[in-house]
Amino acid sequence: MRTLFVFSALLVAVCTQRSFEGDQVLRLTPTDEEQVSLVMSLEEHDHLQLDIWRSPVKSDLIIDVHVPQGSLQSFKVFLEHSGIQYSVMIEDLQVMIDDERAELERTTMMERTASNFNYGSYHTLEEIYGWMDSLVIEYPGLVQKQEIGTSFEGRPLYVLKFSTGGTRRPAIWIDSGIHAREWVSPASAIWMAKKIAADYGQEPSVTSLLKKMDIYMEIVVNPDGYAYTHTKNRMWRKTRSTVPGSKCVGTDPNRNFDAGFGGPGTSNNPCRETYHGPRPNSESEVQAIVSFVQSHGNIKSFISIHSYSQLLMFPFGYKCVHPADYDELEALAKSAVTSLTSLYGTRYKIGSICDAIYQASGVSIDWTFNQGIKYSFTFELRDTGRYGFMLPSKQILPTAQETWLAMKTIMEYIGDRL
Ligand code: BHK
Ligand code: ZN
Repeated sequence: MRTLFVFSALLVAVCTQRSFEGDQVLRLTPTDEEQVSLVMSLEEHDHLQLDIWRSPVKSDLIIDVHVPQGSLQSFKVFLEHSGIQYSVMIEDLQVMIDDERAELERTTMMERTASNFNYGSYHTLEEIYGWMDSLVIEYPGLVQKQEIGTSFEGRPLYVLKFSTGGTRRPAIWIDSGIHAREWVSPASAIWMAKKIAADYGQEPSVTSLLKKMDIYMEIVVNPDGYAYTHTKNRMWRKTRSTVPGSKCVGTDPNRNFDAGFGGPGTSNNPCRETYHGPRPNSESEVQAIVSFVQSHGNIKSFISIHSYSQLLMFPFGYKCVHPADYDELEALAKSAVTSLTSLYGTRYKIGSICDAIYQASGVSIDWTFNQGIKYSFTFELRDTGRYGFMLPSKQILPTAQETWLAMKTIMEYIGDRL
């Protein structure tokens, strides 16, 4: 009876999942800006359903684009006619999703029997929320869970607080999972949270940091989107909010902050992946962060984790002007990625958002920087496009470990200046 239930639940899950069978991810290497804008203009052709995984940046004219099976032929003909070179990065996206699912189910089964948490695999939202409670129970004097708001679909928004006491100590904020499909972001943050808890009282640098400051981690900023990537559409990026008058769902929460809202690098079309939303802070997930940061009042550093591209960036994104603190932020970012690279040789680029990638408005770290949080950074974790958002779970631990070194460099720098 139970097996029958599990089986039919599985069947329902499989049947309602959006299929990406025959879809490919292509890497385009346009030779000039003209070819770039030719490709980008195709994004506006709704029938092609192109999904840009990685936009071209000034220093690297590479475009990774997920092309649905139905558009592949005409898109490839277009590329050949326009003389735009491309290679196939992912032959069949669904094959990769199936492999990932099979592994997810295998590891989940193991956890059920061993009642431990596998830091080297991806997890559902329920598993992550369950793990948060177990971390709080395991480290009662250090870790607390706070609810800072509710998602559009009514899920609680949780922050883990790492604190050894004091009142309103200077604090570091780390968030992950703002974009739903960037799975390695929350996966790495989970490992780092456990690392912080386990290292306190054992490792001198974490111990002395936590004597001076608190750490807040919002592991899944966008739980509705994250749940949706598990149940319906692995490639979902945005929130799941609806706006009256549009059939399209979701706002890009990293375009919804009140810093150059609606400016370059955003879309006012609710059907696009970079839709900025009807107004600043329209997303309850964004409003929760804004209220938290404002009411806390003593956040010294705000670090937001995305994937992919291997970048460490700082303000500004909404304008191509260097902040007054540019030299200091650049030097700190350089030293952070030097530590990161020391572990496995993974290479990162650094720079302001505008210099490193492109103009993007309404992003979280520009808003926090303008609130006076000088050390506002954003990571784009592994890889550089071989797997993109489908980063194999084998890479979670090395990604988390190397990122932790960069994170610690930033935290120690701030700790030394308190
Ligand atoms: C991250 C933080 C601030 C500004 C831009 C970015 C890049 C990020 C985005 O919001 O477009 C890219 C991304 O999620 C997918 O890698
Ligand atoms: Zn992102």
